[in-house]
Amino acid sequence: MLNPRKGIIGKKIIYLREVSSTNDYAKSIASETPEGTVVVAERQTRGRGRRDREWASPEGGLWMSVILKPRTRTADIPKIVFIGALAVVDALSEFGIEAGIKWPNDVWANGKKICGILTEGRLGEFVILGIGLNVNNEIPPGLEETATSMKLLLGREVSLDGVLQALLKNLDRWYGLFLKGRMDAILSAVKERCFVLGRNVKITDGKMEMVGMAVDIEGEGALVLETPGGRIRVFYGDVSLRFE
Ligand code: BT5
Repeated sequence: MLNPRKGIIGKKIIYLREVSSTNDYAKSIASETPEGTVVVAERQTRGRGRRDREWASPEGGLWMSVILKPRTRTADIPKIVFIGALAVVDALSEFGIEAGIKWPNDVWANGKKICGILTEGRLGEFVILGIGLNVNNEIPPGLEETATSMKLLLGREVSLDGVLQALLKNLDRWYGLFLKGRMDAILSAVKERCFVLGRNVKITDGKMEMVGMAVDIEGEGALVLETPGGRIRVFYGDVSLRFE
C-alpha cells in the first residue's frame, strides 16, 4: 500500500476490492471528504463510460476516481478532462510508453485505446475525475482490435502501485497549473499531445454528423474542424470521434 502523498491529489486514498463504479462511490462521499481524495478499486462490476456505455474493468487494471473541488470559473470545468489525459500521457511516458490524447476523453497508444476518462459533477460542489487505465488486465473479449494495455505494450507486467503513484504525481502537477489559471500551458500541452490535429475526422453525437479536418483546440476545449462549409467548433460532450 502507498503512503499518502503530500500534494492535493491522493492525500487520502480509499482502496476497495470491488465496487460498482469508483465514480459512483466517489460521488456518494464527495461532500464529506477533502478535495483530492482518490478512490481506487481492484475491479468494477458496473464501470461506466459516457452515456452509460460499459467500461470493462477486470482485475489488473487501474480504475480510479479523484474528487476535486475547484473554485474556478464554470467555463473551465470541462477542461478537467484534459488534466486527466495529460497526467495519463505523462505517467505512461515514465514507463517508456508513447501515448497521445484522442480528443475529447481517450488516451491511445500504438493506435489503440489504453485509457478512458469520465468527468462528472455537481456544479459549484465537486467534480469527479474518473480514469480507467488498462495496466496488467486482460483485454476484454470483443475489444482486442481497439484496446491495448501497458502489459501488452511492454511485454511484461508493471506494478499497479507504481503506475498509481506516477499518475497521482502528474495529476497533482497539472491540477496545480489548473488552479493557478494556467489554461494556456494546459491547452498547449494538450495540442502537443493530441494526435487528432491535422487529420480528417468524423464527429457524431448519435444524431448529427460532422466531417472535416481537425485543425485546432480552442480555449474552452472545443475542437475546431475545417469543413467545406467553413470552420465549426465542436464542444466536448457526448460526441465520438472517428478517423476518416
Ligand atoms: C470512456 O467512455 O472512455 C470513459 C471510461 C471511464 C472509465 C473510468 S474507470 C474509473 C471510473 N469509474 C467508472 O465507472 N468510470 C470511470 P467512452 O468514451 O464512452 O468509451 C466507452 C467505450 O470504450 C466502450 O463502449 C467500449 O467500446 C470501450 N471500452 C470499454 N472498456 C474498455 C477498456 N477496458 N479498454 C479500452 N476500451 C474499452
